[in-house]
Amino acid sequence: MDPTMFNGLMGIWKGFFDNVMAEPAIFIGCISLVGYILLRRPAHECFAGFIKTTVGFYILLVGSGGLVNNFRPILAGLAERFHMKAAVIDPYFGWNAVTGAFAKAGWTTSLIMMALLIAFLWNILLVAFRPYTKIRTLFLTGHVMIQQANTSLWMIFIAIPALQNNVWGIVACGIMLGTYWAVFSNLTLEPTQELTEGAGFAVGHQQMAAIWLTAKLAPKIGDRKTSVEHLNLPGFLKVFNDNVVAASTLMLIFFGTILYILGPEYLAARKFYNPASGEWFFKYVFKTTIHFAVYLFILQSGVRMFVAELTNSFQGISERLLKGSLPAIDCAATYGFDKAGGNSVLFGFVCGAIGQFVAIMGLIVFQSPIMIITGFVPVFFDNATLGVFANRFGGLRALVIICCSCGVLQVLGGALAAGLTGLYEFGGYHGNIDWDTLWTFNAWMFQVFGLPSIVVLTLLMLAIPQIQYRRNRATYFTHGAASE
Ligand code: ASC
Repeated sequence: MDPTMFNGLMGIWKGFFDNVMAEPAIFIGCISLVGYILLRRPAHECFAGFIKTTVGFYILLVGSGGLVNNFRPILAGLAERFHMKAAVIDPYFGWNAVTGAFAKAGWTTSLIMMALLIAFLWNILLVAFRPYTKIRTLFLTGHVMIQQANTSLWMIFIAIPALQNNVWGIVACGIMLGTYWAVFSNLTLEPTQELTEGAGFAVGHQQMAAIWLTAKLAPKIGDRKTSVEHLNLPGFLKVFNDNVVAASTLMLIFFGTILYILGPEYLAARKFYNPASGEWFFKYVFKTTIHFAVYLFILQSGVRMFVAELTNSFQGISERLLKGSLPAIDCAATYGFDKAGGNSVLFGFVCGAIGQFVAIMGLIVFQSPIMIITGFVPVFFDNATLGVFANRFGGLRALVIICCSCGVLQVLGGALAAGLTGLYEFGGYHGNIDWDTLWTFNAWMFQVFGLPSIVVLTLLMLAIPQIQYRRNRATYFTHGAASE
């Protein structure tokens, strides 16, 4: 292709990506709009659907953004306060690290956007050919797609010289990543449908393999009859059945302790706390920590609004455009379906954090050459999500065991991956559970076996939906699919 035309096309794609796809509220809103148009709804209904989806998603983002922006600096501050050299396991820190690593290697990060485009188109193709591929879900979580494209392209470039910084590396990454999106979001469909009683979506996020495993293991570990909502709390503890009370109290203890460890001087120096205004330190701690409950509440109301619109309108897409497909969306969409009214979200997070802290202690005690600092996004969103699924399929016992183990694995797997990929040097690693386990393994395979490992891993992934289909031919394609 003529280079000016190629650059022009890439410019259009980049503009579309930056303004629409990487802006999840608008992207998901447009998908709703297209869905309603395909359903031939009157124009005012299409408009209303677009607005409610977009506004609902922005409400969710106010909630999740509030959580991330308020609580991430607190966790990340721990390393700084104690002068530790450590990698923060969080996808935003990981993204930063890859950007730094690309700059040092002299590679342009627009290659990442090309890999992402190929991965997305490949996912669409896999759904379009679903009678053969058995793939039913389209991964739509734009900001997560870019984080994952960053990490996976880096993993491939550094492992396989023949694929380094060239078009074949981009294609290989696109196919491998697109297959992961398609196959693993497809794996979350059955558990998500059961959790939401057929809301009509799957999870397209950073812990898809872990969700599938949780749904399999939880019934063996625990009993769904003793789930969080059935906890028979004695006397005054009954107030904790209320998610707002439970979240505020637990976070006052949890983040309150960390804030006291950081101390007023450190927090004042970082401009989080302003003693000159006469604010008591305790009041600052109280106000900051109970905002956890505030943002969680906001997040859940946003979820309810956009999920209702998106799943209705997506029928248009699955009837006319991509037959029988379902959207795979942000894990936070499941929080509105927590039977324990948000308490599984909370307990999952606390158990995951305990697991992470224990594992970090282990790294310190055994003088690991690589130190890890908890990042907020994985410790909260992965464990909260697994908490909701574990509670649904195996009750409180499953929740505690699965989320504590997940916390431990996030730290140990994250340390391994941060070392293996060299991203440790750049201060961060992706850190979500699938990227601490499955993708740590993938990165190792790329380094040991080179190009053939990409072919083999892709084929192995593609075999998974075939096995799923063979086990459940009768209802496989009707499981929540709007058409048929
Ligand atoms: C992520 C990520 C976020 C959050 C958000 C949760 O992995 O990058 O911003 O989780 O998607 O709703």
